[in-house]
Amino acid sequence: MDKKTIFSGIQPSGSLTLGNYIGALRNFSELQDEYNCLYCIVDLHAITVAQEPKELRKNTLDVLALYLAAGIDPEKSTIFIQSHVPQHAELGWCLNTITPLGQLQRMTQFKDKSQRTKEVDAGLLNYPTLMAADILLYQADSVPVGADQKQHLELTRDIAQRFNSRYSDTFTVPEIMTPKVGAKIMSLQEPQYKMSKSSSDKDSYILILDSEDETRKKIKKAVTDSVGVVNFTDEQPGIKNLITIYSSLTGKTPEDIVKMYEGKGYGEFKSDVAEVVVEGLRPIRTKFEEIRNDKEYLEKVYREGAQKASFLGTKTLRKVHKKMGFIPR
Ligand code: ATP
Ligand code: LTN
Repeated sequence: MDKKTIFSGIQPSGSLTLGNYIGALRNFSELQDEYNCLYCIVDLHAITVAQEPKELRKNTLDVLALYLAAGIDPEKSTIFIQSHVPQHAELGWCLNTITPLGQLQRMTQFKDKSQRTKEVDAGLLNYPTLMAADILLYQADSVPVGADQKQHLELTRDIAQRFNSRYSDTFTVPEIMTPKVGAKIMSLQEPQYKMSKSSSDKDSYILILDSEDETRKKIKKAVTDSVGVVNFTDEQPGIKNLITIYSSLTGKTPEDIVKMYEGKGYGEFKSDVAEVVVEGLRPIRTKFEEIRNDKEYLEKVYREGAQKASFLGTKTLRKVHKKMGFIPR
């Protein structure tokens, strides 16, 4: 039987966080043998929020190097940059024409992000249809993402079903794949919000590429509570988040961790969490340093990736054009 297809993407909208790593990136390499995987750097999505062109170029290559450092193997998976495959934007346009405006306005990410900017551009509203295009273009069966992407995945499924019923069966309706532990890592400063690389508070996130000292400092500064007991409960969201981080990087269950820290203070717990994070990120940090400066290799990977992706994308887009009534070229 043919392998099933996986598609996922990460925005080069900043440097990647521990949340990106635990919720998405570190799960990518494990899927390579069982699935036919496509991993994309979604630069067209990143520009829905203002980007400095120089920074965007740097961040795009950083994400590519992090993909490789995380163990994604270009011999097994297709790694590419979204803007190199124009079929994403073309399909996104077509899908916009069958997506109700109200549905896009109800997306929580749109509501959150538009509240934070003075002028809301149309790209931010249409972000989810482009994401649907990314996934549907390759007939992906599953999409490994963090829990914050659930609503976007549901919209993608809706769009696929709508297209299929209007124009006859065309798209695979994809499933979401979220990690059991760590699907939503929270901010270290405001644990009611997710850890986000676009936050203005640097202490709220740990970057994969932060130094070991910085990592330790940020965890020491993480907001806790006045209870003073290590518990895994919603009443102690800061501690709960640190337990989740600990658990997802060690495989120990939250219950085990709570037991380990019975009768111990937050100070000791936090320094252990810091060591777990430092150790957990060390291999990817080290590999990143080796890969990032090899420009020729990076170029080879994204060129070949775009070629493979473009071949597959063209196939689906041709089908879509035909069904919608466009004259073939
Ligand atoms: P931004 O913060 O700039 O809006 P983001 O980090 O939320 O961006 P992406 O870079 O596109 O968005 O996210 C890449 C992947 O990381 C997605 O699968 C997303 O669900 C996951 N992810 C992002 N933040 C977290 C988090 N705090 N916990 C778990 N997974 C996360
Ligand atoms: N919206 C996603 C990034 C993204 C994506 C995708 C994820 C864009 N296109 C396709 C999976 C599949 C996010 O995590 N913010």
